[in-house]
Amino acid sequence: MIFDGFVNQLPDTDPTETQEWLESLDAVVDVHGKTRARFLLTKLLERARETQVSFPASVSTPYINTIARENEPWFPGDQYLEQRVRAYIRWNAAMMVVKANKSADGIGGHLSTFASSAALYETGFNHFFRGKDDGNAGDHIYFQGHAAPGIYARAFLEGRLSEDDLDHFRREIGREGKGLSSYPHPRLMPDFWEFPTVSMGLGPLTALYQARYNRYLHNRRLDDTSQSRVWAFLGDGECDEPETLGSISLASREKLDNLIFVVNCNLQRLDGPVRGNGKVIQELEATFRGAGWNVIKVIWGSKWDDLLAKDKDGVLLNQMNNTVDGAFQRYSVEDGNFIRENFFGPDPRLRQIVSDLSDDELRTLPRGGHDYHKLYAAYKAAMDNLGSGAPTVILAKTVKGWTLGSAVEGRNATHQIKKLNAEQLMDLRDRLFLKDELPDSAFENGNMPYYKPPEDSVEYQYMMERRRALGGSLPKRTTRVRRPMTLPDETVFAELRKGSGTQAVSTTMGFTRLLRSLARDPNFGERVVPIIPDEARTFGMDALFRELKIYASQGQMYEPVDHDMLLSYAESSDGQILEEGITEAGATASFIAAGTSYATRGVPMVPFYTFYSMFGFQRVGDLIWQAADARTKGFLMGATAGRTTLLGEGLQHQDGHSLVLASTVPFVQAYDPAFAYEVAAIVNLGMQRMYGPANDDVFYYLTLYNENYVMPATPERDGIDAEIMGGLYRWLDAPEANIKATLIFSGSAHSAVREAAKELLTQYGVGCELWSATSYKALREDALPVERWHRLHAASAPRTALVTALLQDSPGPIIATTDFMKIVPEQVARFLPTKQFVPLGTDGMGRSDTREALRRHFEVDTAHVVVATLAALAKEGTVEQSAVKDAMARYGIDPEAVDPYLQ
Ligand SMILES: Cc1ncc(C[n+]2csc(CCOP(=O)(O)OP(=O)(O)O)c2C)c(N)n1
Ligand SMILES: [Mg+2]
Repeated sequence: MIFDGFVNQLPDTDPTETQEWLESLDAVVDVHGKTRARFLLTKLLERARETQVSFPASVSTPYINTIARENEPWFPGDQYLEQRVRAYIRWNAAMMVVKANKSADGIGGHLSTFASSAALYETGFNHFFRGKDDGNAGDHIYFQGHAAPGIYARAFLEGRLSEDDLDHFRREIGREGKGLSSYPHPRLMPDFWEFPTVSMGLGPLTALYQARYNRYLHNRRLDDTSQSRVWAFLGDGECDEPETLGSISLASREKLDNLIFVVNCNLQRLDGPVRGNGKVIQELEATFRGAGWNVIKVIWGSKWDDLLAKDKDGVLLNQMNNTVDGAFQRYSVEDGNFIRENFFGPDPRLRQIVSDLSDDELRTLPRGGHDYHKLYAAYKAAMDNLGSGAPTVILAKTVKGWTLGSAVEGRNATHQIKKLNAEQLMDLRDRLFLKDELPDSAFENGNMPYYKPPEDSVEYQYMMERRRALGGSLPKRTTRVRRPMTLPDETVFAELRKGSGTQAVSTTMGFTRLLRSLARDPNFGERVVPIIPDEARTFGMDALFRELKIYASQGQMYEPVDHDMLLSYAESSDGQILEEGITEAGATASFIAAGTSYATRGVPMVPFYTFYSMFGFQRVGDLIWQAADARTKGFLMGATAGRTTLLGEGLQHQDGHSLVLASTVPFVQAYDPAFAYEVAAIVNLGMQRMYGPANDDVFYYLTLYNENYVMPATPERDGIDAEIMGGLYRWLDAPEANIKATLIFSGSAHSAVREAAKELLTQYGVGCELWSATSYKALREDALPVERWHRLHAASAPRTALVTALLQDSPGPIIATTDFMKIVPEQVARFLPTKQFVPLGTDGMGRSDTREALRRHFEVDTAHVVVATLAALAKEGTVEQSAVKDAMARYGIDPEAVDPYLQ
């Protein structure tokens, strides 16, 4: 114990008194044993806390409920009616999965997750979850992905879904795509689900940052979020994910007492026990308490209270503490006699406690997570916790597959069971006491009935009244705007459009200036949410600290070390910048919270999340996928982009593939701008597309480079911004020459390409047309539907893809150079069948050196562009092979050099 270490270093002001206390403790251990000693020590600690002797909290407590029976509040509901409604929901949830698999073998679905968590949800629906029908934003509820059938089943009872809808669980093709999605997916059911959760760990992480974002909005006086709680339901197995637990200390640091995690501790995950040899509830308690959370354990149902009351010797408590989860799981599948012999068996005092219980009563002693009195008490305590500053986690012990019968309940395979045979279904019906509602005749001819109570039944009335009182049905996604946003004035973009004159600047610097101008816009500025992990100085964005201030819920309680500098580190409780520290996952979660604010809060906000481009799609790709599912809007800014532009940082930093990864995510608009005015055009038109009348649920990814060069002004022609958005535009016409070629650049590759064009003209008489490809992804996504059109409408009038229209008549071969992998420009090669298309890119792992050396190494420098162009022209017969040889000699290119991809 660490105590030993430090206590000997503290001053002992009265050694005699100390000795007396120690001897008393020794005596207790000798005479009454360790259990008694532990009890006394705990009592002392309790007294110490009462008398405000501040003492570090211990991280774990005995394996019993946190809330004692005598401290439970009055349960205000009608337990009989709630139980009936819950039985209906349980039935329909199971039926929809079984039916789905009957009609389409292997379609999947989960019976046992919701079966274990029905009471966790229903306690919330009947008493706590706030809806939005009153015009407010209500609570934000993150449902455990695999519990989706139960949530659909309730929506069915409430009349929000029909039998036909339930019959289309996991059948989303047909019926105009109006099936029920397997899991919570706003992209697929935009009026229903709000938060995607099924990728384990991302639900709790994004919920935590949503709670933090609510505080941010509130502190910035953009929205009153004080009435909204964030509830996140998660599995105990899900807690293995680093994303689940990795940010929990932020919640207590930020005093997020608006956040409630409910962990469904059924002790099982997919393959078997979560902690067979240990106790997951105890482990999680220690982790969360250590991180400063309010932990409420709901382990035992009410019937256990009587047993604990009889436990004068502490033997039951001892047995509870010493039984591992693997054994508890076994008890959940065995009969009463086995439990009597094994759990209560070894100690006669223990056996005596349950002597008046039958085997059947022993078998059905419920766990706390199935006991709505206990759950109500826990949820109420979590609600009352508001003001304490601590987030709450409720650890509810349940049985996986509860009520589904002995073949399913608690079995290791339970997670994967999707079918129940006729006998098991009848068994379930009887166990749920649904014989009157579902008589045998309802099952005739293989019929598989759902059950919906009539609208004049007391059950229906009760259920609906509860939801009415709490603000209406949930989940419900709305995009009702509660606080409209005005887009920025066009003048904001003027600075970038006019170029940098003679000054050499980077696109990153250009963007930082734009961000500042956007934030200064008197009408729009407050809607900007700049997000950065611990990298602002790398991007030169520290200049914004002083002006926009870093959001810090407690303000700034110290004078910063650089207080006397113009650009000091400035924190404020109404700061605008989310400086997230070193967590790309957390920063992306903030991006999602701010970028879905238009829906979750009805307050559109525009996040600009700027990060090391290498640590974006590659590091948190699944979160970005989730952002697309959640219909996030906003801008991801991949700074320090390019495999050769970020010099010196080497293999783990130099990004040449984020644009490849971006191309895999639908709805991401990926751009690789070369010049500041391109950045301005993309941000301007991007905002109009997302937040203007089109209201498109997309988000943007822009690369930003840190290479300084003179930024040209926007070409003066109508519609240039739209051309930039289209993904490709002619940047410079070819000079007069007999031989011509087409050179395309993107991003920082422009300098080598422009230089090469000059060399080609002066040394070899080749005139080059220059194009800027701002988005190969956009070009490909424009061309694919055209290709599809032709496939499906062979006889109809032909259509032409934008990239084909733009380039098919351009002169000579096309050489497309990028600081990313060759596969990026290759995205369009197929749509230029009449052209010779040569991509030059940076395939291979990065390494540290100067830009010049790296560009030579990856064969994307001026020399290689020249040689590639001449080689392509030679292939077409317009120049001699000797010109290629000449160029290689002129620029010192070794044709036998090792391919950089292989090094
Ligand atoms: C990131 C990720 N990895 C794996 C899975 C597959 N998976 C789905 S459910 C599950 C087990 C869940 O166990 P638990 O969290 O305890 O939930 P329970 O169903 O027991 O409530 C796994 C591994 C997933 N959905 N997401
Ligand atoms: Mg589990």
